[in-house]
Amino acid sequence: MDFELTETQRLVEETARRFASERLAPRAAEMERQEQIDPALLRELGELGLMAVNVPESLGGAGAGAVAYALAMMEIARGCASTAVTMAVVNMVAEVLVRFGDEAQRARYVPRLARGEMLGAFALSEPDAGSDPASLRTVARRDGDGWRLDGSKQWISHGDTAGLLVVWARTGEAGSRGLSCFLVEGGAPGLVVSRLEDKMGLRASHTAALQLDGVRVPGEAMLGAPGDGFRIAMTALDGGRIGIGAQAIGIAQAAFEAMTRYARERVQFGVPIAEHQAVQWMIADSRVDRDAARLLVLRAAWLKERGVPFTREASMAKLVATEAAWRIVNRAVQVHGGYGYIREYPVERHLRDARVTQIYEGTSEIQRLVIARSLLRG
Ligand code: COS
Repeated sequence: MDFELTETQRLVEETARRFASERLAPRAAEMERQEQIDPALLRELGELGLMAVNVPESLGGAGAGAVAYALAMMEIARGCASTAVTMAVVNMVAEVLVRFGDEAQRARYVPRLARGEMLGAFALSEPDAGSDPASLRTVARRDGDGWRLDGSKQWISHGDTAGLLVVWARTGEAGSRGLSCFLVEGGAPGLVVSRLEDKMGLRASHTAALQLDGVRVPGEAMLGAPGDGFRIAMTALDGGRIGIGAQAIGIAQAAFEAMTRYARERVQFGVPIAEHQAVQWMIADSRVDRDAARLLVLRAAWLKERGVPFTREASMAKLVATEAAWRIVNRAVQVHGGYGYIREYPVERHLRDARVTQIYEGTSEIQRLVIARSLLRG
């Protein structure tokens, strides 16, 4: 048992912390108003190695491992939650390619994703297939030596600006065994952005609905073999859930810092409200929540790094971290009173940004289902 970070992990965390404090946090509110992350910041993330933290250096990644990735994600989300979700998806796509791509697919895309030159998107969900991706209806039909994709996708983070989309489509039987996975380049003929969602939070990050009308891809655009799609998606989501747990902790940390700062400054009944026990309890409970969540997230990342199964632990981490984050941001708003309900103070944004972490990459209910099934199996 060792709770010490390695030198590499500390360095990655410190790099992300500095970037988040100096470059992201000062601009997070403005980028939310503009509904746009400054593309220059995304390139800088790439230059710092944060778009492919757990990707081998030979492919342009930082080669720093899954724990370092979780630590970096917490820091980036503390600075700007919208930027963090972009970083999460790009890292997930890069890792999927490393794990399931052939040599040509890796060489073509991973270095560019790692450098922040290209964003990757994860196009699994559909209007009628969210928690149940095995029911998705996008189809891929043989077309000469390639494939033709038709269908619609929903909730695709930066689906409008991604240079590479990992797209799931049905190539065979109904259910999870009939799905395959394809690499589709942004701007492919027939790939249409049908809508950008008007969201509660993460407003600087675009969420697209996409239409695929006869999108043609070559045979070598398939990731893995026909029928591998569901397993690829589930493997990617296992890792992705660690990332979203870490994102939730980062958002909660920003809210926690705002709450403690405000509690020391705000005077009521003649004393800073931090001296009132009701406020102290909220601060104490929030720190306990944060540390418990952080330990579960780091445990899941540590298991992943060791190459042992971590599906259940990733779901536990995401469940606890995102529910904890919601309690923390809610307390932060409460401590701010009326000032917590207006845009002038950041906790209002943190509350809106945190909410989706309990929904995307598997709802809290899906995490409980994964945990329970793994405990009851066999
Ligand atoms: N890793 C690898 N393989 C996995 C897996 C995992 N974590 N989870 C399931 N599989 C495999 C199973 O072993 C099974 O394989 P076989 O067909 O060889 O037996 C197959 O996938 C089907 O598994 P299962 O029957 O458990 O699938 P279900 O349709 O019941 O779905 C859940 C399982 C609910 C876990 C899955 O649908 C899920 O995660 N849903 C949420 C999706 C989600 O997070 N969406 C948000 C996307 S945001 S980008």
